[in-house]
Amino acid sequence: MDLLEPFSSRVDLREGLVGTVAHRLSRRLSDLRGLFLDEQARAEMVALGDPLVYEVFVAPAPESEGHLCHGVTVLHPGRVGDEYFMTKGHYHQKSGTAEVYYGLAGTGLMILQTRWGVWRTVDIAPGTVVYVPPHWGHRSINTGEVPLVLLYAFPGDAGHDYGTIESTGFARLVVADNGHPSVVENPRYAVEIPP
Ligand code: S6P
Ligand code: ZN
Repeated sequence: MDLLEPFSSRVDLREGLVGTVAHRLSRRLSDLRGLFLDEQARAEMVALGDPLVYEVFVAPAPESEGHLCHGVTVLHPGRVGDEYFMTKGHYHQKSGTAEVYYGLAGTGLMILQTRWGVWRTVDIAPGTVVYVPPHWGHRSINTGEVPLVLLYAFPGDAGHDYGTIESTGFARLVVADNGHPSVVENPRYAVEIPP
């Protein structure tokens, strides 16, 4: 039996996760080609300075069965055209695995979607716990003016499927309408055909 030493990390609302952190993943707008509806606006923003959209601070829990991967996502405020900054979004590779998010700072939405086009949105703010049940793809969206900081935890053997969302998108986009978030149809959404 492999006995892992207990460890702890500390959440810092500016710095993300500090202390025991395995790695830090940064996504700039140049890493998010094709994600936003207004590709021209995205390309212009990349040319004008390529803003940091989000960072993920990962605690050193093994990515294997029995463990709980966890960490902190810091999603910065901003928009590409009318569309708020958001994460790429994914399904778990092992589809029957869930995830829990806990809102630490900022305000936003999570959009969740099944492979056959059922979608839901859930508001997230400090103190909100979001349960992402098995089989739901998920994406976080910052609709506020400050970083949206989220703690997450999911089974170590879940893995990530980014390809499905890259090809289908989510059924809905979250855009600013007179300064307020509005959930609108995604004209590029392509529903998967059930097997
Ligand atoms: C992993 C978990 C989060 C996301 C992070 C960035 O299962 O859902 O750590 O990785 O919020 O989102 P994405 O879609 O780029 O991985
Ligand atoms: Zn996930």
